[in-house]
Amino acid sequence: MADKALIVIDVQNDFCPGGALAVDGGDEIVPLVNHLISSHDHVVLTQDWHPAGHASFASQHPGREPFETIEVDYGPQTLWPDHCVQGSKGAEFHPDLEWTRAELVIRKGFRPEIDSYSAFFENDHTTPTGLGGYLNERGIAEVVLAGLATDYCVGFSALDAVKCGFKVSVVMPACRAIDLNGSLAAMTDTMRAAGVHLL
Ligand code: VGL
Ligand code: ZN
Repeated sequence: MADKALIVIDVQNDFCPGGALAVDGGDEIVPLVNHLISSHDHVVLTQDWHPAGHASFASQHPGREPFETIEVDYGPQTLWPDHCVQGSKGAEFHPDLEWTRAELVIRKGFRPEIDSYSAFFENDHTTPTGLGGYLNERGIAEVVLAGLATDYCVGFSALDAVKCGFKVSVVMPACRAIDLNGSLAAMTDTMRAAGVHLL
């Protein structure tokens, strides 16, 4: 049987209460995520990892506020508060996350001009992170996703995983959403329609 990997998306301080882009209840998932980590043979973590002054930060766009959407070369881009700056406390994993068994940490969003929600491709939908190749080369055909946020990084990772040919499930109780203008319901529908198994 082909192997299966758990992919833990962005369980970082800035996405937890008190963080720069706090997701409601973001820290509540940590015990369940830890349980998933201990029950999977292969574990991959992602880490949102932006240089200071990243193009997705509203602070770089005079007159714009966080959570507004603008048009950039690759399409619409939501602007965020400064978050997950490389090397900052906010970019570290939640202190209770049991990450030591992770076989790979994939960092994303490090190119100054492109955001990257998905663990597989940046927001231009063409620049690969390398994760698809890594999993293929290791004979992993199935991925299970958990983490933050359901409607952005988890959702786009799940959709790209389907496009890359993986069997994909999302453990919904081990995720929390940002939920901007109905984005959680929209992403849930899109994931279901794409063939993602929502657990
Ligand atoms: C995320 C917005 C900006 C996420 C990352 O992890 O869902 N969302 N950067
Ligand atoms: Zn980000």
